[in-house]
Amino acid sequence: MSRIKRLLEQENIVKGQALLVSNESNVKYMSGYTGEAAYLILSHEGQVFMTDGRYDEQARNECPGFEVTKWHNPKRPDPDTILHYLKKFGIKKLIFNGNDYTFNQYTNLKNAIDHHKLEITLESRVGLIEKFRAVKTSDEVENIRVACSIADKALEALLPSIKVGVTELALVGELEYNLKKYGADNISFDTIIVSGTKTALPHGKPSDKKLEEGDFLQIDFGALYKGYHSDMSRTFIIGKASQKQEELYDMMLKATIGGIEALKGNISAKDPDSVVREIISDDYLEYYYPGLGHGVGLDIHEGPFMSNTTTAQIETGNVVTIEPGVYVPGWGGMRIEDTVLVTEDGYEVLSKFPRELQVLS
Ligand SMILES: [Mn+2]
Repeated sequence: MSRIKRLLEQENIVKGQALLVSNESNVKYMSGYTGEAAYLILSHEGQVFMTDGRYDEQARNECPGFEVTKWHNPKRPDPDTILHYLKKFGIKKLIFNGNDYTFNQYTNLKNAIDHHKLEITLESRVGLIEKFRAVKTSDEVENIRVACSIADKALEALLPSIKVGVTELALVGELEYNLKKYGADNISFDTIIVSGTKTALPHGKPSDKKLEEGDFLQIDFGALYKGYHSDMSRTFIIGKASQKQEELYDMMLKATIGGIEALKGNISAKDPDSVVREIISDDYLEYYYPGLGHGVGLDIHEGPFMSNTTTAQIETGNVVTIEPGVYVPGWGGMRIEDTVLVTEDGYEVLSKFPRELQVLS
């Protein structure tokens, strides 16, 4: 319960107030639950876990300290389940995250409050739990470290299959199989494997396109391990590299290294981006995608987000990606991306797969 207590105290949620948690990753973070379809009420007066009949047994096992209830209980259908506990605890203000709790849910809850003539106010506050999640505990780092290591092995095992004539989708199938074979609970997100001019699309869709001599091959993928994600991108060249490709690769490798080396605790999330922009030559700067990287954890994309416009800070204990990319329409593009732990005076790279150019055929 110490995580809950710390949240309530640091966010100044006092007696008579409660936090409704409806985001799946936030529910997981605050309760340890690994299933779906669940909400929490967190307060000084008590902790409630609401789910439906598919998951209540699991919740009872995974979430000691919570009062587990089914929100489709015939006597108390949602939103009356929420109000039942707010009345029981004497709650006068319910705080929710307006980015997660839908307009219809809000309206139904508000109507029920008015219908029962309750004096409960509703207030949206965004990002309370996300702020805590950005700084990882050692257990969380360990899970991400394992996820990164699984991804390293899966890509290494894919290399012999990368050759002229194989389709992007065949490589996707094999890489995702490798991830599970080496211990991933799932893939982290839909694997991106694109080649040739399709690499101009940062998030292109794999297809039945076959690899051809002279293609860039962009691979962006991750492993999910105990709820935690990894994220890594590598660019290969098929058959023979052109001078232009080699020069771009060399520059983008320096950009990734520069971005990583700029990391340490207590800096602006703009700083690594400005280092990378110094490395990317003027010819390519207009093709540079302005998001340098993002936090990784229970979500594949979470704070802090790095760019030249952010107001976020990088803190010790963040786990972030560094993934500078340039994408030239009609020609192609590339990025080299690692998942990195931010330490007090520097960083630790969790993705270990070599970054040096590999020409495969
Ligand atoms: Mn990424």
